[in-house]
Amino acid sequence: MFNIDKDAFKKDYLKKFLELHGKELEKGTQQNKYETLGSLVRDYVAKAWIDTNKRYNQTGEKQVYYFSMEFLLGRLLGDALLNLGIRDVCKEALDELNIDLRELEEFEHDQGLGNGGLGRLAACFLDSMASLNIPGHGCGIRYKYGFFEQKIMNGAQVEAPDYWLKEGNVWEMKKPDKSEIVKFGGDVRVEAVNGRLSFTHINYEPVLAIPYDTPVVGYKNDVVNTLRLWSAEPVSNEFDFSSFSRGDFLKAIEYKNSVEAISHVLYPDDTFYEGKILRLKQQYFFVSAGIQSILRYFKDNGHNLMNLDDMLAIHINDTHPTLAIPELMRLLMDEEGMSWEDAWRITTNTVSYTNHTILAEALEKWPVDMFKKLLPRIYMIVEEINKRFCQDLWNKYIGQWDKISKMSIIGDGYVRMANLAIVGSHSVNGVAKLHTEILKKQEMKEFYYLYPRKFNNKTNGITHRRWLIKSNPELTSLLKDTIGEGWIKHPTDLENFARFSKDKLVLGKLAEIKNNNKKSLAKIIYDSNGIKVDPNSIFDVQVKRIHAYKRQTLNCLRIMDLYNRLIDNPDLDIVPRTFIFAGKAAPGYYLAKKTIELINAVGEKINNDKRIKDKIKVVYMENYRVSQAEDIIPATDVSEQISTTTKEASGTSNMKFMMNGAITVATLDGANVEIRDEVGDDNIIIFGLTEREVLNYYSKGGYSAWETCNSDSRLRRVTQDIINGYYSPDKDRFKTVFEHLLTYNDEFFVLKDFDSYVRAQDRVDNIYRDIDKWQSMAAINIAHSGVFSSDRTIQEYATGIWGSGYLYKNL
Ligand code: 26Q
Repeated sequence: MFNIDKDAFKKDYLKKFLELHGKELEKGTQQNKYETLGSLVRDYVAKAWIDTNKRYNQTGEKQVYYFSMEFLLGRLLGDALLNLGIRDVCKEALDELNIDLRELEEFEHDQGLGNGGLGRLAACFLDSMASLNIPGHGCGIRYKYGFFEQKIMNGAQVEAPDYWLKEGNVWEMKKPDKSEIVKFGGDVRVEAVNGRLSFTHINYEPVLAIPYDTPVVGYKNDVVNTLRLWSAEPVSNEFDFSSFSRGDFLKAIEYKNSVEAISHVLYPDDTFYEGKILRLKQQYFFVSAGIQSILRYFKDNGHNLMNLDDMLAIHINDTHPTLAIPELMRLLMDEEGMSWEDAWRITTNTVSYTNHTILAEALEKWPVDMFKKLLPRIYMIVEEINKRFCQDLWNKYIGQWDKISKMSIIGDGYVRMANLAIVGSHSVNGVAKLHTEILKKQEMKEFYYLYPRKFNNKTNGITHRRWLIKSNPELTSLLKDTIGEGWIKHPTDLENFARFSKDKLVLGKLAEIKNNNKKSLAKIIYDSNGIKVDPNSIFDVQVKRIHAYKRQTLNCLRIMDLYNRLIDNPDLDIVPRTFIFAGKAAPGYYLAKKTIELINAVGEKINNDKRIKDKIKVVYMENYRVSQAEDIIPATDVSEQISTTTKEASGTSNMKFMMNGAITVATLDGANVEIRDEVGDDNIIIFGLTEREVLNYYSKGGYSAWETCNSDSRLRRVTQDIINGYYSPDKDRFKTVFEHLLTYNDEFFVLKDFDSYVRAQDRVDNIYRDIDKWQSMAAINIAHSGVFSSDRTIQEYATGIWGSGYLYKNL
């Protein structure tokens, strides 16, 4: 394992500083000091990185490639230090140089190349693969601009570009010698050569794909895997301005711009799927570059392509990288001369697919015309896959045309990516038990009947290294003091902490730690929002993307109702609460943006109303991101997981919160169901419609939002307050929110679940009064959070899907 002592570290640091900046340390800026530390750590990592790759070459271990449009890594410095096992040494050494390690860590700009859950999951998986000694690498896009930065101005979201590379990125290594060419557009020339059809792509537009590699450091095990992100650049000789006539010059600029656009910016997810050609280009760009480079490396090492499926696995994170399937087919057939049958067997054995959503409106589909024009050869292959697939269906389901046309990969003028992903892979998994059941019983039932063995569940997880050890050092110390350190390698050992759930001393410590974390967060809130919040109040938190189905509106309505109760009775006996929100809305998602405005308007009024004597406060923290989540989650008492049952595939913040001792208020949706199963009904607060009730309403109707509203005076009042000027002089400002609830019959049952939610919150108030009881629940939650480590999830992927890794070999 990597090792260094304090003095050697100090020496290395000073040497590096001089080398990079050529001045005295005292004259260095924070940027200089951060950069020095980053480069030094990268040097330390380099040797293990090389050794890991060498070892993979020699052993021929099965390599996993995790393809994802998003990797939401956040900051890397603290994680790298922790996993190298030198964080303490580094801190001591820097202390002696009068440098505050925390400040340097906080100086780092988040690497925010993801929207939310799906991108963060990919990042947690990388960390777990490296830490479990599984040869697993990420493949994605090096967006020049990450997910936009959010500012809250006059209570509304304003977007600014996230130019995360502005100050450089110490973690990446540009590898121009490992570039690939990706071809777009053009035509396909088909000829018969030696009795076999040959396909030549002509008149295409070439794009140079340049990889940037980032090391992924395993936890104290000398393993360093690779995250490879591709950047699009013009092919150099196409871009020789000086030799071009004026007409060609403009063309050359057009070409340059259109190429660079590919890796320019990450698309925000707004659940309403829209087929943008640039997005399709992005998908093919990184998939093609990634697979070409994998095959090149594979062949360079002298392996036989007929053994490809034994030696590597390709995983696709949602349908976004589904083109991996036809692209692998293309390379195996057109470039390597394999037969369709062999290529198909190898491709399907190699590729596996995770589904992350059941929202039908979010399913990816591409207009055939657009697809064909941009990717002519790939389209031919997809057509052939579909032809053969439909042939099978005709033989199996004689005369059942409706079923066949529903399952077809191409239909209604679109290429349906989920269908392609299911047909072209050997494994389809959902991300929580309930979600997988819904896929099997409803959304994908035809496919499930056809391929029952392909479908499986892999409940999501989170890396406890970042989300507990790094973000909550005090809780980590308490755990070490009480149950030792075994849980760090074996997170389910956290169960031993349950023994302390009645130990007053330990519960007191838990309360104290929570309080300290709340004080830190209170300071952050004061610095950013200018709002004074009381660390002794309940910190009640909902942080996640803003979506109608996640129901921030439900949370907001009950705050409005509580406010009304306080106005009507200023002596109302409640435990003071601070409601904390954070999250971004997709720029084109009007309702979500209006929801943010409503929350801010409600906050503005409540926070300035002297009558309620500071009993409640509402805070909207701007620009939610990984590093901010690391500040908020350890300071949370109540975790709001209140999506409409059946709609949230899994959720992962729910796991982060419980691991940090928050109590969950939840619907039985996504992984909340499994959290409930782990901690028991007494240690979680469940409310709302059941799965069956929701599915019934959706299939049979019978829900009237108006009736629900009219029969409840609290609801009548709060919904009216949305549009009567109570929260804004502009009565129309939140009309959309009102209409979604009442005019359009409340698609997500906000009003229906209101009463049950309010009662759940009253229980919270009651339980919190007995702080030992509360902390005892917190202890049980922490103790049972171990199964939600992504280490468990990754072990399941490795043994159940990829057939890879140490554990697999020793089965
Ligand atoms: C698609 C087309 C065009 C533009 C954007 C997109 C797009 C981008 C991102 C569609 C979806 C996403 C992200 C989805 C996502 O984060 N889903 C979440 O995945 C988590 C990890 O499995 C789950 O825990 C959440 O329940 C699920 O909502």
